[in-house]
Amino acid sequence: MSVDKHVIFKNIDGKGFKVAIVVANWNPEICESLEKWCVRGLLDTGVQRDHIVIEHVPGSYELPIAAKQFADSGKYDAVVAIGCLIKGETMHFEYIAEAVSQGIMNVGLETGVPTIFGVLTCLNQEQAAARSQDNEKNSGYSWGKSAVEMAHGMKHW
Ligand code: DLZ
Repeated sequence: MSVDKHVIFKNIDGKGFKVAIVVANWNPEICESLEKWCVRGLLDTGVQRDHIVIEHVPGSYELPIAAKQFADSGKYDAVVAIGCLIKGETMHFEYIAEAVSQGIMNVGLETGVPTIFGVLTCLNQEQAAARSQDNEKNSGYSWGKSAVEMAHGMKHW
């Protein structure tokens, strides 16, 4: 078990698990970093690189339907949906954030395939940057580890 200030990671062996990562193309610098550290989190548990599939969608709103396609395929033990919503001047942020969080949760509940909510919902660029630093504090790192923890749990609970 390893611990940082906010989260406890169980030391679960990810060898053999297959994971799909879906990434939104909005706020690309942030999302590329989240993707990179999500992959690192998966690899650190023992998931093999050739067991990780990464695909991109236009924006966070498209994450649930793509995640569902991967989950429905029966080929993956977990799906991670990665995006970054940054609040603008209109209500767009609120609508997308609500729809995406519900949509991603529904994918997991409807398919039984753990679907990790890897979407930053930030009020500004600084908040997004703080959560996508180039180190293990990057939120993507915990999403990778969460995917393996849930994939393992779904097979053993
Ligand atoms: C339209 C939009 C806006 C305003 N902001 C974001 C954002 O901050 N992050 C993100 O991932 N996507 C954004 N989008 C795009 C929507 O998610 C979606 O791709 C479009 O509305 C098309 O359905």
